[in-house]
Amino acid sequence: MADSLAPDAVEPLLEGRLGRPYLYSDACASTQELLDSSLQEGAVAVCDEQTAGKGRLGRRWEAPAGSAVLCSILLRPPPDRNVAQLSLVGGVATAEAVELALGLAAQIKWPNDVMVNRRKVAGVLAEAHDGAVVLGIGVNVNQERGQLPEATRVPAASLRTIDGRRHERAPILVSLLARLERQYERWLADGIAGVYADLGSRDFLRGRRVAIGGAAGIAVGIDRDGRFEIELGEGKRRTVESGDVTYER
Ligand code: BT5
Repeated sequence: MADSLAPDAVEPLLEGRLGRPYLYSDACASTQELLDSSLQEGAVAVCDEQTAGKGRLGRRWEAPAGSAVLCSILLRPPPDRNVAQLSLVGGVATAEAVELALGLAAQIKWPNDVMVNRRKVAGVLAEAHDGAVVLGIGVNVNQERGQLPEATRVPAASLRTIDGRRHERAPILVSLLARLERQYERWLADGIAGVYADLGSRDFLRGRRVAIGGAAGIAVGIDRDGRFEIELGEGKRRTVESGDVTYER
């Protein structure tokens, strides 16, 4: 199967304003480093292989060459907006694109993981730079089981390990950008409320026993500001803005 993310495979499929310009290279350190804030909103960088792919909090994102969708999108939200919410906006768009490719439901594990069958198939990273936000998204597409990182906090999967099929990456990237554009427009207009119908219904942690930053309890879930709420017991609740949630499987 032809499976390329080069401009000639992707650009003819683009419909909206994300992906213009479309900056592609075979290999790079991280697509997050390819977008400088002089570029226009909607610029997208894609690589087939990253030699220093970034996760959150200094962690690494690993994917063999040619196996994944690895992209970064430059956004310019108004300065007064809470840009941490953009990882949820990116998560909703990614979950929708994964669902379209797989025909299976995808969930969002707050704040930035996209889950199918209780495994992480994609991760989102929002970084603010000089008034712009670079939103990085990695989707595991054609990795085989042995090509996924082991011993991760959240077990990993690819679309291929889930349904046993190879997937062409260009249509996944294109639908991801189209969905991101739509969800981003909703977020610009109405904040998290604008995406909540698609977000709250995909809340992976809701109702699970969880721990974050010294607090443990039952997840109430993602609130209307995109924060994460925990029921600590005895009617007490705590809301957190950021961090890593551990959960009982
Ligand atoms: C994320 O971080 O999930 C954000 C990942 C964002 C990656 C994209 S790829 C395009 C763009 N360019 C970049 O350089 N980055 C973005 P976090 O929640 O911190 O998850 C990282 C952790 O997930 C690692 O410490 C590993 O345990 C695990 N991990 C690494 N690679 C993985 C993979 N391919 N699939 C699932 N888990 C992975």
